[in-house]
Amino acid sequence: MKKALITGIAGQDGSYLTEHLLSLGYEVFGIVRRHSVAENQNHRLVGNGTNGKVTNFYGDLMDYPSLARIVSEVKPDEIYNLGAMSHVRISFDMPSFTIQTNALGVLNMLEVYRTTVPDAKFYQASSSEMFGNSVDDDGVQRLTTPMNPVSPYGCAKVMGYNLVRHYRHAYGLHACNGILFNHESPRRGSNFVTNKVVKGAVSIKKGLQKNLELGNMDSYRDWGHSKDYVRAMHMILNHDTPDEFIVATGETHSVRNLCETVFGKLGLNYEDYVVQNPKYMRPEELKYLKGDASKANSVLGWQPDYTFDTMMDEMIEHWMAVL
Ligand code: F7E
Repeated sequence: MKKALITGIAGQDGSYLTEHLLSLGYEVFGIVRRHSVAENQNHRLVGNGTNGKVTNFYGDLMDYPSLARIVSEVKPDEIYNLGAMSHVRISFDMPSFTIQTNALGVLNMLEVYRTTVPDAKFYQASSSEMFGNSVDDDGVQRLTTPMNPVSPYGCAKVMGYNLVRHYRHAYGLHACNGILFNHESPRRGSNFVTNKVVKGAVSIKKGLQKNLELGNMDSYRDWGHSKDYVRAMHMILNHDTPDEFIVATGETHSVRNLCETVFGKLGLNYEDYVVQNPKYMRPEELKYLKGDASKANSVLGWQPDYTFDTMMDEMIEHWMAVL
């Protein structure tokens, strides 16, 4: 039985990856940070069939002794480093914490990996936010597109990405980067734009809320489904040679179009309800993302199951049931 260790196991991707790896017969271990509300530490892992099947440890990417202890105890075959401060706008409020967790945290994990289980495989959750405002002439970001990050989050992720490549080359480790474009689901935090819009629109439909406050409506994102993207993580890690891969849908929508689609599906006109609040604007915005996943498609045989439409339907159904 192969052993996988996931940092950030309690997040959206960590919880879907856990389900995926359990279905493949893995033994799954996770690292969670202490939270004063104990239920919040692992609520995404409760009631999804993983109860009692996962061993979680308290730890933190900034707490090297905890990482060293956990990795020596588990001796994982595969390490998935998904732990991060993942909210881009909040990274402007907490730049130092973001850089420490998302850049130095990667270094800590890599050092523990190199010195404790160098024969294991290492996956780093890299992000399309690393491209910042770089886009090729044909309107696409690909592996050769320069990285010009426009947020503390993006800057930290570039450092993590480069560290992984450096450790691979310097020490001959099987360390890989998945550059994942935005990926969503009903488990997405409700302060990310997709789930905020779906939850808000359903609340308005049910008469629970009058309007929805958003920031920039004119940025574009390439939105896929987390369930599809965690399958790609496992494929990337288990490819013969450690490498970099982009995971994206190749389709882009504006935040305005997202609103139009979601409110439209509920029989509402978004223009009657959505208002702009400067508090949700970012000091510097990443305006446009559309990824080229052709290498993941051809080399790994990865294809998404969800479309933008089926993903929105699933998220609407979720909030219809919850609210
Ligand atoms: O924003 C705009 C906002 O916060 C998307 C993370 O998973 O993907 C995610 O980062 C867009 C931006 O995601 C609101 O300005 C408008 O243009 O859902 P988001 P993100 O910043 O793209 C990348 C790949 C990651 O790696 C990150 O970890 O929507 N927007 N109004 C808003 N965004 C939010 N959150 N809230 C608003 O009210």
